[in-house]
Amino acid sequence: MSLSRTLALIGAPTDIGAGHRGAVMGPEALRVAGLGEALHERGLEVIDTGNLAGPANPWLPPTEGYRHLEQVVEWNRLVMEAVQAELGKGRLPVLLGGDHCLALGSIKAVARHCRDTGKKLRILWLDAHADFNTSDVTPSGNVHGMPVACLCGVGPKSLTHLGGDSPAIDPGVLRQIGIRSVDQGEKRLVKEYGVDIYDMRYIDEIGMKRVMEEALEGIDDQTHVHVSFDVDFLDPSIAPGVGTTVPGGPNYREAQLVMEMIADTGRLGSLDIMELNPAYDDHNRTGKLAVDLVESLFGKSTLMRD
Ligand code: EXY
Ligand code: MN
Ligand code: MN
Ligand code: MN
Repeated sequence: MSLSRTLALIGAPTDIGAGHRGAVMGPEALRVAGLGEALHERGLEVIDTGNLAGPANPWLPPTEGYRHLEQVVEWNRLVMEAVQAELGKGRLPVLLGGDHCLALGSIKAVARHCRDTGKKLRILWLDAHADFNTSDVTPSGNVHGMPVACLCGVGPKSLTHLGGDSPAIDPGVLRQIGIRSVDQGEKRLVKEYGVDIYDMRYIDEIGMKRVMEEALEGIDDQTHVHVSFDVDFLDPSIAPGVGTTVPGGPNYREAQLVMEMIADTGRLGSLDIMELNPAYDDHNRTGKLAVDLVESLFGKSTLMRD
């Protein structure tokens, strides 16, 4: 059975889990860059469900290792319910972030969908960061540095048990690609939980093609592939519009290859596009690049292969 080709765009305009202001403008910047139109031109039906309306960002310092935990939980609940509703209608949800803490709600919904439909889940986490911090080891208290830990059951109960599941995912379903910034305590945790990390050194050594072959290994027609695309995955020289740039990321061709190889599996079932921050961008250059890459993720290819 092929996965749904009706896409539902879900805007989540907030920077509630971030340390820099501006990801709140991400969903609109993706729309302005023509995301809906570009996907429609690919022959996909695209329904823009508009924006979720969660609590405002109070911009407070961390309390007990978390900034804005209460508001983070509320935003994630809204995202989880919206993603769940779209999956229930047979649509492919595309979450427009917003900061990356919201991937928790998105993936909680996807994991439940996989359980209910007997699908195998594979999560491709494209990011400069491992996002596996906890309140004990976080250098910032920003929850966008913690969603993967929470998904694996490490974090506050209000997040790890969001929707009643505990924990949502087995770390074995994760493949993290492009990683080049992992905090000291976070390193210990990703090792302990056995997260499969394809960091930049490994990509340099064996090349992106082989990395993707390894990351996609085992995907079959019973697999639901979820892509969580943190735009800071990309090298800042091509993608300046994020709050947490880290030098030494994938270049344009490498990023295209990642998207094309995922598209080739034919198993993409849900997507997050996160951390786009127009306040740091140059005439929406990063927004346009994200749209370009997402087109490839949905099968846009060169003339030779179309
Ligand atoms: N590891 C750092 C922290 O936890 O504060 C930075 C996290 C940035 C997270 C970005 C969005 O992926
Ligand atoms: Mn991230
Ligand atoms: Mn990141
Ligand atoms: Mn599905």
